Amino acid sequence: MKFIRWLLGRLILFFDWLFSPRGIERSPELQKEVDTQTAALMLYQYPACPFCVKVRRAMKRQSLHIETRDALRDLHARQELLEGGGELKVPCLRIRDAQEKDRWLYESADIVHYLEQRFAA
Ligand SMILES: N[C@@H](CCC(=O)N[C@@H](CS)C(=O)NCC(=O)O)C(=O)O
Repeated sequence: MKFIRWLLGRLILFFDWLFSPRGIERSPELQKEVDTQTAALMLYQYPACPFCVKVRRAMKRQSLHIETRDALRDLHARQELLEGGGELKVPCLRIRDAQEKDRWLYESADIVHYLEQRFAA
């Protein structure tokens, strides 16, 4: 069972790499503005989780440079997610506002929707 899960994970990563989406192009000024905004975001994820791949592909499509944390291997990130978000489930997007207050958004579909709404060209 563990081997099958491992194999499935590798296949997901392989096909993600093979059919990697192309990112949209923005003017340098606009991309800089978007980068400033995405600096306040953090994606907690597992590398081979299909729901996380879905979110990472949406990020790639929109050329969003959002820092990611591996909540599987990085114990500190795991703890941050559990304490901040309240659930050890990925993907989860941490959205930090101007007052340094965090909102923790779970569910891949909701995260993709949020990114599309906020950053769609
Ligand atoms: N419906 C959720 C499913 C997320 C999900 O099931 N994530 C798994 C990893 S693939 C998880 O975090 N499981 C809890 C754990 O591994 O501790 C979504 O679309 O984001």
